[in-house]
Amino acid sequence: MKLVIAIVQDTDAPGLTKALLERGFRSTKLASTGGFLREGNTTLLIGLEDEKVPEVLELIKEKCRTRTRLVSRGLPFAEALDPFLVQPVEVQVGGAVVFVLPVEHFVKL
Ligand code: 2BA
Repeated sequence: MKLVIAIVQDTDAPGLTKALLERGFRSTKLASTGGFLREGNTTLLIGLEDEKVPEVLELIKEKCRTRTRLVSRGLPFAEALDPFLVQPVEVQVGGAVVFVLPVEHFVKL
C-alpha cells in the first residue's frame, strides 16, 4: 500500500477530489500553507494499492494546472541590501507537488 501526499492549488482541489471520488479513491483534504508564498494551498492524503498509483498520478496531472504568480515580497531584509531584490518576480506554482510513501501498516479501528 502507498500514501500519496499531493499539494495542489486551492482552485484545482475540488475538481481533483471529485475525479478521485468518481474513480473510487478515498482522500482526505487538509488546508495547508506554502512556506514560500505563504498562501493557502490544499494537501490531499490518498491511501491506495500500489498498482493504482500511476492512475492517481495521471489524474492529478490532468486536473492540476501550472499557474504563474507574481511575488512582490523580497528576501528578508533584502530592501536594506538592494532595492532590485524586492522587484516583483514570477514564480510558477504547480500543477502539483506529490510525494509517494510506502505504508507499513494500515488499519481501520
Ligand atoms: P510555496 O512554498 O508557497 O511555493 C510556491 C512556489 O514558489 C513553488 O511552486 C515554487 O515555484 C516557488 N518556490 C518555492 N520555494 C522557492 C524558493 N526557495 N525560491 C524560489 N522559488 C520558490 P511549487 O514547487 O509548485 O510548490 C507548490 C507548493 O508545494 C509550495 O508552496 C509548498 O507548499 C509545497 N511544496 C513544494 N515543494 C515542497 C517540498 N519539497 N516539501 C514540502 N512541500 C513542498
